[in-house]
Amino acid sequence: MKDAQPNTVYLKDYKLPEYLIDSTKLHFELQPKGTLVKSQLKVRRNPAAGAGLPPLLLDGVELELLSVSIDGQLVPASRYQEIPAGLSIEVEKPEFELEICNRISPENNTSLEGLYLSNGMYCTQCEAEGFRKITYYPDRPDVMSKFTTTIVAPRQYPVLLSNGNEIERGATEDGRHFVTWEDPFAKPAYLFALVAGDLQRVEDSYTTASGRQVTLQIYTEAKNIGKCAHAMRSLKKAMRWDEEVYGREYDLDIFMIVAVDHFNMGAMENKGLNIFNSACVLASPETATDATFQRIEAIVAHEYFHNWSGNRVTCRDWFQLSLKEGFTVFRDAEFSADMNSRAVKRIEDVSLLRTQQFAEDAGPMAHPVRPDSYMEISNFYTLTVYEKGAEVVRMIHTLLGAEGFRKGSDLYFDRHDGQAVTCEDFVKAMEDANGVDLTQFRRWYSQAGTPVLDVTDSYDEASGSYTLTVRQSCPPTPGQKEKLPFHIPLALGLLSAEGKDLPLDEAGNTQLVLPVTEAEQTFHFSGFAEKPLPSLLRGFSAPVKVRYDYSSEQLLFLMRNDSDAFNRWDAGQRLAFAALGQLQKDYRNGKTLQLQPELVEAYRSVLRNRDLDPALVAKMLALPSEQTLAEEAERIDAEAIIEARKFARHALAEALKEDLLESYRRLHKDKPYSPEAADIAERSLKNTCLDYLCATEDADALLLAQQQFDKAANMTDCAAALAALVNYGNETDVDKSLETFYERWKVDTQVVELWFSLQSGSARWGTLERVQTLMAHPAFELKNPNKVRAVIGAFANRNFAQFHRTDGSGFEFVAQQVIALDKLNPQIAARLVIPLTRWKKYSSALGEKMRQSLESVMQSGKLSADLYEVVSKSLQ
Ligand code: B3K
Ligand code: ZN
Repeated sequence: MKDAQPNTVYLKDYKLPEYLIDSTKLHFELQPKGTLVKSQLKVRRNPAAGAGLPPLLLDGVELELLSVSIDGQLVPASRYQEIPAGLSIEVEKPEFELEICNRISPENNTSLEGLYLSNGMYCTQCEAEGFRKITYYPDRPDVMSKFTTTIVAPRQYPVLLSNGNEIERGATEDGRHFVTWEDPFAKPAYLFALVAGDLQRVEDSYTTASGRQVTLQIYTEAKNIGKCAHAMRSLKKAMRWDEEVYGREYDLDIFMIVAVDHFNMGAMENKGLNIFNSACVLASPETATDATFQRIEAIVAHEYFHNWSGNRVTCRDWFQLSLKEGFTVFRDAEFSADMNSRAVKRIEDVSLLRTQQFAEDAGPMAHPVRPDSYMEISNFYTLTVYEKGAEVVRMIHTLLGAEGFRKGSDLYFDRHDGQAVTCEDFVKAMEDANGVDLTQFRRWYSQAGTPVLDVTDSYDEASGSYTLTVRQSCPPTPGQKEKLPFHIPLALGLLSAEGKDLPLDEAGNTQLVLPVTEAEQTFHFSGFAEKPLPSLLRGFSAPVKVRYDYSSEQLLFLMRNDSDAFNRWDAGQRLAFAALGQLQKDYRNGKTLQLQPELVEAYRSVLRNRDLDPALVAKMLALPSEQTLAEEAERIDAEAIIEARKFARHALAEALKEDLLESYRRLHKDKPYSPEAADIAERSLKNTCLDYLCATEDADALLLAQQQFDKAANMTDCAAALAALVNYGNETDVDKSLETFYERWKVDTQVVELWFSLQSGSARWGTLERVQTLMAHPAFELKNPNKVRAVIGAFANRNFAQFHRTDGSGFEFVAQQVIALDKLNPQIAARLVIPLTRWKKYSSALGEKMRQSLESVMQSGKLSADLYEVVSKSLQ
């Protein structure tokens, strides 16, 4: 844990590094107690940073310093000083070779930052500031150096990996062995990686567009070797896609992926040696759901794409994180859209943005895509930096068109290859390549908050002209009271009474991107025989909220006729949202609940529509989640949200029973599993139908679920059936099914994680008592973030009903776990506390209980910098 009250770091204080490191030679001796690290650095005064020879400041955390030498001479202790942030060394000449020896304890490292052990395997995580837990170093992304790494280890670790190409291996005199790796590309320390373990691998090869052979390897523990095929396929697809769409080839002779069970996030793009959370790389049809297959494809691609957007061109400082993350998320989203259903991918991404990123924008930790300050950078790996950042890049793509965007990305990569740059450099390359001015657009990087567009329209019958008035506003966020207008690309279509797209200009375009740049703006269209119906923000062309006073009839019409698949779905969501709003009101007023018949009929016709992609139908049948309803509410009344949604699901299920059953039967095929989009689509609709059917709690429906569970040949069908049983089945039967499932799968870590989260995330099953029992289960491990996420995270984030219990016990439980976790793994603790930070949005009694839980975290003793930042900002 980091010491002392955390400091705030400001973007405006950025200074060039005083010294550069031309080469970095690392030597590791892995031993059971204490690993020895020797680092040899070619240090040079940065000529751009000024005159004189200031002390050399190196970052270092929890290191045991053994010796310091300069140009082969031991430096006396009087010439260097251990300071809280690391080491300060007096400098006498502008260029010298520095050698430092230090000791670290990977075996005691539970923060999973730096070098640590996972199931007996050594591995590293250095982004953002983990390298300073390995050795003293200028641990900042604008110091780029060529790394050579030697790993010496006992033979029980046969596989020794690091970045780049292997250049030497051999035995040491005392019976150990070593391997030396050399990375020819200069990189910042955050991209360094080391792995040592008893691992197996699968191997393949890839020929790049220019004909170079690349060896591809995926390393895992022996028991998982059969679960690598999908990741390997995904990797090859991603490599091809990046050549075709961005003209980017891979640049080393080897690309390696290693699966690790203990990992704080999804995966890490270390140069040539990606390290993955096992859950984000291992899959087989029997053990992984469709959602997991798709997630793996996306994450493998994401990390691979970083090789250019992040590694070849990296960030100058951590305020620029979205430079690599926003851009790379945009790249992986487009890749997934090309590999699967574009509309469905868009719907999934927008749903995530609307529920979670919008909530972040409205909460105490709101920050711009490029933050101005932070206490702990790990807290800024957020939905705003990643997902909203990707939307910002997408808007540039929309404004410039695919070709213009490609010109811009080519210029960006060429101009900045091998450099550490800023978001400004990215925008500038886009401008220069296209001769456009994005001055106002840049506000997306500096202003936080979700803009709101209030849209009204009018039609003049005599002239046939139609006018759209758009007003934009953006609520205040911490530190930013007033906002200047954004440049918002508003994609628009206008529908005729027959549901056809009308021409909007003389060229006959039926879709335009309106440049909304002012606080209030009008747009005129002409030549209409009747008032058209607007289809606004098609494809979700900007991360904003649009308010337009649609009637139910108009929404039903858009649901049926809009040529934009995303907006068809969105019209359905608006309709459902209005219906659920009414139900919440009625519930609060003690009225009898009744579901609007139009909503039922709309869902019926969607279900009967055989022309639609079944995956889109499944999305259209899903009611907005409780979290989405909460985000949209002025004040969150958790109970009303839960009851309204429960009632609506039940009423829909009852009314659509016959149709649901018909679809279920039609789609329930006895067919070998394939993760192809068409098959995934059918399974998703089938299982959506099953879940609705079970919501009736009819014995017949539950029997269907039980049969599917008993016979399922793939995990998608098995888990969907089990989830339905957990949510609606008879308790004794469910207990039996859960037990059968566990016995069958207890050998498989990923399936056990699914088993945990299925229970913890269930409103019915995941009661506090049961969650506590799960935490006492032998397969639970507080030191393993996946287990924490599967049990405590699923409870806090997905189990809306139990987490929000009116007695506040759900909040207290999460607070206690956060306090315990902070001592082991501050990053995970700071993530887990987030659901407790939005207390101001809740109705007073529940909000107060939530605040008290947060306060109890604050009062629990000394917090890590990670947790302190989130909790203190949320209590303000
Ligand atoms: N770049 C890493 C994230 C590292 C997070 C460190 N706290 C994974 C990714 O976004 O690709
Ligand atoms: Zn990333």
